[in-house]
Amino acid sequence: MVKILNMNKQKAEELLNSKTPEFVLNKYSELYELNNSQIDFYRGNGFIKLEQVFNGEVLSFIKNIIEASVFIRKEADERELKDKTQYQQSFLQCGFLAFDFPVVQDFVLSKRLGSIAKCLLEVDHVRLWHDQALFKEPAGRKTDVHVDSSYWPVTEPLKSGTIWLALNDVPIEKGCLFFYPESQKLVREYVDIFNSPHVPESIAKSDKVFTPLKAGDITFHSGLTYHGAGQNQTDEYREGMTVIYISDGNKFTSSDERNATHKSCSGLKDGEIIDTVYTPVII
Ligand SMILES: O=C(O)CCC(=O)C(=O)O
Repeated sequence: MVKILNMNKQKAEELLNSKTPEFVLNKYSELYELNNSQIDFYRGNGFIKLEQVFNGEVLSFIKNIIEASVFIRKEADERELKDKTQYQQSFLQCGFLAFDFPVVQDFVLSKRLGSIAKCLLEVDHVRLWHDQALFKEPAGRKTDVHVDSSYWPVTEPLKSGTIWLALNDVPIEKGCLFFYPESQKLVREYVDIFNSPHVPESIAKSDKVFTPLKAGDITFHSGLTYHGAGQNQTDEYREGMTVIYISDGNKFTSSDERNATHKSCSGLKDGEIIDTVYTPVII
């Protein structure tokens, strides 16, 4: 069983069966205001860090329910890090938590997070693409450089992006994310991070920017921005929770068969607007 902090099965089940308290729901519905220089920074660089989007008891609540859901998803996996695939050594990856746990769904569909994505993607409305927790185990290996939208069958990758929320402090040595500024403007290269990771030539000589976070800080990065994360050199989990957005109106494309089976597009035909049970409009 994965030992995630102080979590145990009974506590996890209690948390996941609980209802989101009113004060947390209130924070979820409070929109986040970005100023023009933040919007310009994102537009130019393809990523941004925003401090203390959540804090205090709201953050503790979110941390508890995400830890609980990762615990439940991974409790049967007794493998040590060394016995996992190279890809799995980068993180415990738990996707679509919102559809297993209603209390997590309240968080994932929060307008507070959605308002950040809508503003930075410069669209009228955003849909959920999917959510995933990404917990890097103690000694977990680096996350290889990649571009997210390579794995997503969407026609407008520029109108997609990820919020990465730190549930605990994530300094450089715990494996914080790094980004290649302006790389969203480059021609996208598919990197097979599952089997043969490599750093694409187009960014090999570019500087990357590390983004250490305090618990409650987020980064937002474009679906076209090259990024990765360092190794976790500490003996604590690096606890990250992501929510991923697309513009309302983005369409499904089956042109790349490597990603055409993405769960969020279940049942869609080529060229159809992405509007499935997994992709509600958030704001
Ligand atoms: O959490 C990580 O190590 C990688 C995160 C990432 O690649 C992403 O959220 O797109």
